[in-house]
Amino acid sequence: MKTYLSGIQPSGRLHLGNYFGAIRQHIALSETPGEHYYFIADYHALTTVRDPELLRELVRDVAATYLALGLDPERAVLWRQSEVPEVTEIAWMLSTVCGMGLLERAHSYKDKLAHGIKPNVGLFTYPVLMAADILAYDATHVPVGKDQVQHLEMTQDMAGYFNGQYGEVFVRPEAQLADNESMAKVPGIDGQKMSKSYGNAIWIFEEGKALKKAIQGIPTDSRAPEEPKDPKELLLFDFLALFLPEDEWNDWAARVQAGGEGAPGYGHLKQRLIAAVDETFGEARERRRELMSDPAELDRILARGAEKARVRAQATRNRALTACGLR
Ligand code: AQP
Repeated sequence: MKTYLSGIQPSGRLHLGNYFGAIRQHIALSETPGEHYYFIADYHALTTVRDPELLRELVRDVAATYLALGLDPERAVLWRQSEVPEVTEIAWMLSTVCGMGLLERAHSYKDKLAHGIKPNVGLFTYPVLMAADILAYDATHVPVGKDQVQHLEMTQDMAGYFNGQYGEVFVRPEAQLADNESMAKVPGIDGQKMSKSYGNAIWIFEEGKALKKAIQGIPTDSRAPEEPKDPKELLLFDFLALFLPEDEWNDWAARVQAGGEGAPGYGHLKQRLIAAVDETFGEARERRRELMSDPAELDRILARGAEKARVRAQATRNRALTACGLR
């Protein structure tokens, strides 16, 4: 049987990249046969979020986001990472077989440094904790965006080193990418990877004036609508590809490419994008508001999930302790 597992950090409000690259796929998969585990990576978020009240709020916000978008907590286990502390024990055991070079090669760490984010040891060792998160639950399939593939390969390496040394303790997982290339790495409004920490993200539940402002922020140029343009070079078309049916996207693209009188201006295309975002998330916005108004219920859902997840993680932790001689 397949065991799907993935996590998402409560390091800020979840954005379109998180939705199209991960959450949407998580929810769709949770309706297929197999076991489904989704956790809110609050230990990871601690590397960047320093305000305790904000962190509590963001954890509930991630839970409400998943539930509002359609995750059924009876079909998928949804929990707070830190309610299963065994993963930190597993992370320690993995860190003892993980070479420094492996972590030094991590693209995401290098990207964060390049964006001027001051690193701490937790940020550097993030792939080790991520490996423990995955291996603790014997996950076979890990649905992630393209940006996480290298971390998943590191998980495979760490499982391999540990098993090579101590015998078959950990199950080797596979990455499962979004089937559509444009969803696997959603750009931000600056054209780089959309990210909570890069200031280039559009929140999933943005609406009204704030949504309009965010979409106005997608850069365009001063060329007139009549001038033929290559839609593939326009960031706006990457955003439209996320929301529009293929036929409609092709139609707009052909008109922009042809130029002339029938070609839409950027303002027109942005209006269409706003309408498409409203159509996609309108109902979920309401559900999220309701869920956020009952934090105790959100906490109860997460605690029930943690209880189930912990049984699995304790078994793996015990296997690992025995294998390496700590029991
Ligand atoms: N731009 C993206 N395109 C496609 N998928 C993405 N994901 C994130 N950004 C994009 C996917 O979302 C899942 C959860 O990510 P995360 O929040 O745990 O960490 P992240 O990948 O580091 O996301 P951010 O927004 O970039 O967060 P910060 O800035 O806090 O590090 C993952 O499956 C990821 O692939």
